[in-house]
Amino acid sequence: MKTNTVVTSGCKYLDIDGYASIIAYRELLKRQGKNATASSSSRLNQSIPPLILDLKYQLDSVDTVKDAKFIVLDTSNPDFFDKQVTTRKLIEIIDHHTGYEKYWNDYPNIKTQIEFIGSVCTIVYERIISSNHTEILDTDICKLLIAGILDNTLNLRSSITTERDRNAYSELLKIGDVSSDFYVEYFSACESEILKDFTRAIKDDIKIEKVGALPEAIGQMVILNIDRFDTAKMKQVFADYPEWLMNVISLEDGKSYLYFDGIGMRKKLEELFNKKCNTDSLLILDDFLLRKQIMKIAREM
Ligand SMILES: [Mn+2]
Repeated sequence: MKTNTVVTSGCKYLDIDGYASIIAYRELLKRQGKNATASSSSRLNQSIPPLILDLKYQLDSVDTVKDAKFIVLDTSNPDFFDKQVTTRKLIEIIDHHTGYEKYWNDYPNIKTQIEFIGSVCTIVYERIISSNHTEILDTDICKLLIAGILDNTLNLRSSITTERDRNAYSELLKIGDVSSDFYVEYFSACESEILKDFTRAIKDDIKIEKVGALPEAIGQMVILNIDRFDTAKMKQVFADYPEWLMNVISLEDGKSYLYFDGIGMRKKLEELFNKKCNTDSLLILDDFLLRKQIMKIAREM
């Protein structure tokens, strides 16, 4: 019997980059003759709408297979691995969050590729190309990988987007015969999911980490148009936090809307971004920033 290889991702929530990349990597391993499955014990978030779930490729169920080996994608922080994973049985990590490259140097038996790039889906696309298995790239696999790239790079407009992401995206459109309007369809589908349960969508993406002058609780939401954002519901969610910040990325106008509360937060944000606040509870940035970029700015101040 061949050993089973389980491809998985992080704990808590699974986003489209993790979802798409583990499924596509499973397909590649299968073509290479491995007995591979892709599964996750985490809840899927709003970046995986029915449009994606209804494609012909899906996750496998979480089975406890004896002697399984694990591959983790889209996270390299061992505290955030899917709960199925044990380091002893880990054989490979592919990620685009930096910080743990050195840590894994002490584990020479675990293959790692950790690079600061827009999306893990880009790396999986490159693996498929370099191993000459382009036949895997049918329309549905292409749509999965494209959605992962679109989400994690904010429609290729975030400054973390690399040439490699752009190249993977345009090649996948061609190979999969996917319309260049697919991004509208995808982001609209995500927005519908968010609007179905707005409160939950905010709660599902709050990061609790104290960095520099920023409040400990920072939420993030990506929507097509800021007019759909419900500030009253946001205030309810954050009612229990003494200080908070909400980064709303509005794709249509390309801006980050930073809603906040807490004494002195206005001044801190004005210093951090060198820009006057629009009101006592809102700072609009001319460009959109991801939460990880905002935290990086605060850390380096
Ligand atoms: Mn990712």
